Amino acid sequence: TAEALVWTQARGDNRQSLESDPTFGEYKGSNVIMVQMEAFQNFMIGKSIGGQEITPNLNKLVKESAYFSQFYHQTAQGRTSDADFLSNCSLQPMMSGSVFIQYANHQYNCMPGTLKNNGYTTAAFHAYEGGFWNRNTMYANIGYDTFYSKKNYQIDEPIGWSLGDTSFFRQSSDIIAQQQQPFYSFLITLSSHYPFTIQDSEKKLNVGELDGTLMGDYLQAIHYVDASLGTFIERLKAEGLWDNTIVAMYGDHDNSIRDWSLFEKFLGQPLSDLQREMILKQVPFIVHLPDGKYAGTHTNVGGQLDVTPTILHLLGISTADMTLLGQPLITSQPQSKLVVQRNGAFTDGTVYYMPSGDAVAENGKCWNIAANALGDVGKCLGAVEDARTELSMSDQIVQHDLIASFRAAAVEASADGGDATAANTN
Ligand code: GP9
Repeated sequence: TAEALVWTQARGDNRQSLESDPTFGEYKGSNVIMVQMEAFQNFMIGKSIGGQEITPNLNKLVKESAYFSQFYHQTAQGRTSDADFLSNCSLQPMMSGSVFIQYANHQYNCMPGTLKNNGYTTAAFHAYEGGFWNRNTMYANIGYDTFYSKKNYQIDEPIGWSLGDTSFFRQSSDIIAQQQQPFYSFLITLSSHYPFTIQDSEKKLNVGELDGTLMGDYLQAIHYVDASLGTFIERLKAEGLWDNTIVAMYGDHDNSIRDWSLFEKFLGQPLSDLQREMILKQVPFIVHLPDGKYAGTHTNVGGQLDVTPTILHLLGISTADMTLLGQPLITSQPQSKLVVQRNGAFTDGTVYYMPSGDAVAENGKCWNIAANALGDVGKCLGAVEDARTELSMSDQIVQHDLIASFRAAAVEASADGGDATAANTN
């Protein structure tokens, strides 16, 4: 416990050192809307097929927002639930299974609970069975006041597993607009779930030779979701929320297509192992700020672990004493950092390490990203131990409920008149 506390406190100290940056608290009191987009990969941004833009609405939003072009999902077997845990709770997922299912009753410093403690109305929105991924239990534990699941929606636009995203956003907006401010609303889309079955009438793209393939269907589904997001943004503007709300969006994980010939056909080029990894792991992260500040492409590297520290930093809520693994990505001088994958792969934005076999073994491959070429493995080995430590510390914190122990120790220390570090509670 003591070793994990010292390790996690060092990350808190780093975040605390950034509290003197002018970005800390720049959007204090803003509402927060965060959209987790199903299977939305970064390689969709800015792309066209047959002269038609696939994501015209997000392409426009990207220009008006802080857009992170080197941002990675860090999910494992827990897929959508891992993305949610990483992004809202800033801890690594399990090597196998899902924290939402295995450790739903443990204590965490997740964003909904933190915002609730700071006077926010907190709600999660997802038009599927509330018990899926054990969300009913997990969401109550991590601080959502309300979870609007399938039973709260009229299924008036059936698509794929459940309700189409256009209706999902419309019905969610009806609720969001009525919420007491400030609020945190977390929405999870669904219409672009594998195998991307949307109605023919909603397939608006001419995908040419990809017609009838999984990739063709993926492009159609992403185009549909992009249009849904466009209507959602218009609605937020009409409700007067656009100018007092931080709107963040990120893709949860890859699209599960494993036939690389389909990617190569779409992109019109053969892909190296590194390029395949980038396509699989990179998702867009877009943060629209109320005044449109910090708009443009940000090339500093980041991952889903950094989402909650980024938002809380902008709101001026100190995370110095919280057990969070990530760092704020929007600061006046972006820091270099390591993005660690559950399988032991990692990147600092210049090199990408791919382990072979066992997680974080030292016999992996070290890619030079700019050169798209294998480089000297020695360029990566210095960080292998850091990646290994991050994964094992996170596992200990989650599996042994160490945040509860840190809190108990802090309470005891403060009763003894000592320094009450790690005293934050959800
Ligand atoms: C269902 C949705 C899909 O609620 O979250 O989860 P996934 O299969 O992508 O993990």
